[in-house]
Amino acid sequence: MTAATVHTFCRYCLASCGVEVTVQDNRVRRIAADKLNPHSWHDFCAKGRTAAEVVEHPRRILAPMRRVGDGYVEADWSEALRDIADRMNRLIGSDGPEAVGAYYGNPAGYSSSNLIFMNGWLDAIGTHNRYAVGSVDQNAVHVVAQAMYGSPLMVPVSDIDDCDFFLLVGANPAVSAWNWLESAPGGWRRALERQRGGARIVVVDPVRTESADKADTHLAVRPGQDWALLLAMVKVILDAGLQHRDCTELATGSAEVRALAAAADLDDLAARCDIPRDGIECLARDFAAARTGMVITRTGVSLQESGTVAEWLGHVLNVITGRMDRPGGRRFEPGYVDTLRLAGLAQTPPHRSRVAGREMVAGAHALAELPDEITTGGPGRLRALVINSGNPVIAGPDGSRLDAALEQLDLLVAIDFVQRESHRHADWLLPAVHWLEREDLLAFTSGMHDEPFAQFGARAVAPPPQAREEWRIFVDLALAMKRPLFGARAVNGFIRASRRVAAWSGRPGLEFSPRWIDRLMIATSRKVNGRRLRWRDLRDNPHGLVLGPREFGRFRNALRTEDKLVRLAPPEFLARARDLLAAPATTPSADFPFLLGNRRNRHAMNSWLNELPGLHPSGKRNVVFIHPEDASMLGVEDGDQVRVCSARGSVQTVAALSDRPRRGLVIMEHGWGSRVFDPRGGAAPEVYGVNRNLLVGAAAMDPLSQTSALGGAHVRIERLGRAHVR
Ligand SMILES: Nc1nc2c(c(=O)[nH]1)N[C@H]1C(S)=C(S)[C@@H](COP(=O)(O)OP(=O)(O)OC[C@H]3O[C@@H](n4cnc5c(=O)[nH]c(N)nc54)[C@H](O)[C@@H]3O)O[C@H]1N2
Ligand SMILES: Nc1nc2c(c(=O)[nH]1)N[C@H]1C(S)=C(S)[C@@H](COP(=O)(O)OP(=O)(O)OC[C@H]3O[C@@H](n4cnc5c(=O)[nH]c(N)nc54)[C@H](O)[C@@H]3O)O[C@H]1N2
Ligand code: SF4
Ligand SMILES: [Mo]
Repeated sequence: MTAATVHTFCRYCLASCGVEVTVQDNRVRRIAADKLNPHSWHDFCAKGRTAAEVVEHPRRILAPMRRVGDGYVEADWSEALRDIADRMNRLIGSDGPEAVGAYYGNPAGYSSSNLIFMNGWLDAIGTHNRYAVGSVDQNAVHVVAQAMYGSPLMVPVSDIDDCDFFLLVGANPAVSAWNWLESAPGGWRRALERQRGGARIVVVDPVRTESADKADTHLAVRPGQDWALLLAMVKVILDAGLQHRDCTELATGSAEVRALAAAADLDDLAARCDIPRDGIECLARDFAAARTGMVITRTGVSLQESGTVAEWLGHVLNVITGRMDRPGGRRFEPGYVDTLRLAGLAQTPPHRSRVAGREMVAGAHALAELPDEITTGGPGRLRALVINSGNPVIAGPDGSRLDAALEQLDLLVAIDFVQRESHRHADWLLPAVHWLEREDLLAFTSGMHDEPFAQFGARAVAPPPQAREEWRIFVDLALAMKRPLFGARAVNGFIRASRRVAAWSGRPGLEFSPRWIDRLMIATSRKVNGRRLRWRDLRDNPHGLVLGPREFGRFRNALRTEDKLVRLAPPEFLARARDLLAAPATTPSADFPFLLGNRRNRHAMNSWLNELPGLHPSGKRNVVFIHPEDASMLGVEDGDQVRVCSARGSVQTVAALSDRPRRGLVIMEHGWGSRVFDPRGGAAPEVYGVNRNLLVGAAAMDPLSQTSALGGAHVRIERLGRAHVR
């Protein structure tokens, strides 16, 4: 057959790069950047280029697989659904709805239908046992957005192309792309373009990263102490009377922020973050004086115990210097679908976790709580779990405890392409559909693009016959369990009827699918730049279409606070900031004198893709980077075998000397050490590198967002052996 070309976009990360896929005989021959995509292709990277290696993964799960003894056998879907439904119903019958739950990981968010139907299924059961990747990622943003703007999803986007002063805190966009609950494709390249035109880039990072290399100023902050730096900047600006009128016109609470700043001492704050006081003063004045500017805070900030306070103070800085809803600052992009309203309608009722007694954040409990909820007896105990697009044993804290807990479940179901570490004890492995094999309209995240944009994610190839999209698995499970999707009786009947009509008429298009929701979303979409998007527009523009210029002046009205004002000083943030101020500055312990930082691999997505030959041709492993002066103190040389130990555990790896981390900080890439099993072929598992998150305990978390402090473990380094002579 002749080759066909499909234009779609990569759904590995929010950069959503436009791609051109050459297809022949239902096989991907080539993936290139779609240079006709008007918005998004510029970040195109090797992960997108090699996406077909996941589709054709030699260990891909191709049919439902049932555990039999130590191995797996392929089964058909009716058997899988019947068995899972029966076992879950029995557990619910004896223990109640909380016996069943789910964890969902990061890729679930890049499907337009996955989470809607997963939540519909969880609502059908009526369980609160819901755990999400946000608790090892972006929960701080949700908590701050809720408290300051009235909706956990009201996340401002960056107006890069008009920005004169970028203050990037805990972000490494040169490696990770400019995305974290926002999609600014090519964001780093665009920031560097601004820099060439005179803009200033300041990178705050304890590591001299690839981004720091390019910055005008790199501030090697003490890890976990960004809150002190940002509070000091707020103090300098307020004390000097440099605040913008937005401080009072757009927001309430400036008096409380002023009182907090007044109670803090600049020298103390400078000592905490280890950045000289005069440097902070200059930085604060320059930032306030810049024509346009923005602070962005990312995972380097959120994965710390002080994450929410630092995230909050970043937003405070933006508000008090007039950066919200102004060119070159942080803008509100309403998107073509009013997600804030829809999210308000679909709110999960408040719930406290059984064991730790904590509230949900953005509709889910913290991953750190999962082991206890499985192992602690009593009513409400979790006994059956679905892992949907996630690898929490590697991605989250204290994986060994979670692994042991997962083994105790009565039923573990994993939906994925391959069987990874977290799926080790799975009773069922269910085959998922890759984005190259799937259609998506990411309407609900349209407000995360940094310019008004829409693209229908076409599918390039047909999935393996037995692979199923998650929405379908959850619908089928609800039907098999005879429980009403979304908790609304009519839905199951409606879906069943549509299936009957489709079968009877021989027209599969009449069967319910998420495309119906897409069409509804477009039909009821809000006007962007005065024009309503039509389905035809999406169809006629396979490269995507920019829906006019960026709109300003929509932020205030979109606020979901009652008085349409920003809450500058939520009381719980103030209280936590006061606690941080009152606590003594941390000093390294004698047993564990180093802090363990981490970095991302350009060619991996958290715990996956690092097994692909096209991305990692050789030397697949992670090492521990140690500052040469620390290494010489330890007697460690480049290439030595070392053990990295914390109070929680230890891992063995190779030392690499590097002057990139600040002294006292050692760095390991996260996401390694996940086994890739071979449930079909029965070959030995593949494993590369070690999981540095085994060194992090579950107790260490930011109390406000319940995000695990994956960036804050205390460790020591033990030398095991000399490097081999090379
Ligand atoms: N120390 C440390 N730890 C971290 C971080 C850090 O910076 N430092 N980062 C954190 C962050 S930001 C994140 S987002 C988390 C990630 O945490 P998780 O999302 O739990 O883990 P991932 O490694 O992304 O694993 C995703 C899994 O989904 C599968 N998958 C991919 N696409 C699909 C799909 O379409 N359908 C299905 N069913 N499965 C799919 C993959 O094969 C893989 O097994 O890790 C966190 N952990
Ligand atoms: N190649 C690649 N790209 C990715 C991903 C990937 O795994 N690989 N993951 C995607 C995902 S899921 C996400 S959420 C985004 C995340 O995007 P980013 O948040 O930009 O992620 P990182 O590259 O980990 O950058 C975090 C930086 O924070 C620094 N840091 C650590 N502790 C501190 C601290 O206490 N203070 C400060 N100021 N800095 C600190 C680290 O040294 C690191 O350089 O990236 C996405 N892009
Ligand atoms: S993984 Fe690479 S190609 Fe895919 S969206 Fe992210 S930056 Fe773009
Ligand atoms: Mo993430």
